[in-house]
Amino acid sequence: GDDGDAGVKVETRVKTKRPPLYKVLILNDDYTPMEFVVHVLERFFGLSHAQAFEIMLTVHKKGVAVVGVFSYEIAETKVAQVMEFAQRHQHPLQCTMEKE
Ligand code: NFA
Repeated sequence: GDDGDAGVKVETRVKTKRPPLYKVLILNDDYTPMEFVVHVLERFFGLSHAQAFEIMLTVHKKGVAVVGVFSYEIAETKVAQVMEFAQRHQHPLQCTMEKE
């Protein structure tokens, strides 16, 4: 165009694309004991007892809460760990992930 560059490419924007992040969610159910959920949040998400209790109550009251945001691989690992631990203790607790 008539911009004095004589057709030479002046700028090349090199995009640094950050990897997508994934929210890990815990879902409410009627059977998993509250203390078990608190334990899971402490054990697998490094939350303090107070933080874990607060998030557990949010899930209990609202049906779902985000417990952390991670790279795909870390999120996937957290979900697998929680699901296996819940199954092993015969609780129906559900943990899932979704792209932020
Ligand atoms: N709703 C469960 C109960 O009343 C507790 C719970 C909280 C389960 C958060 C799953 C997630 N025992």
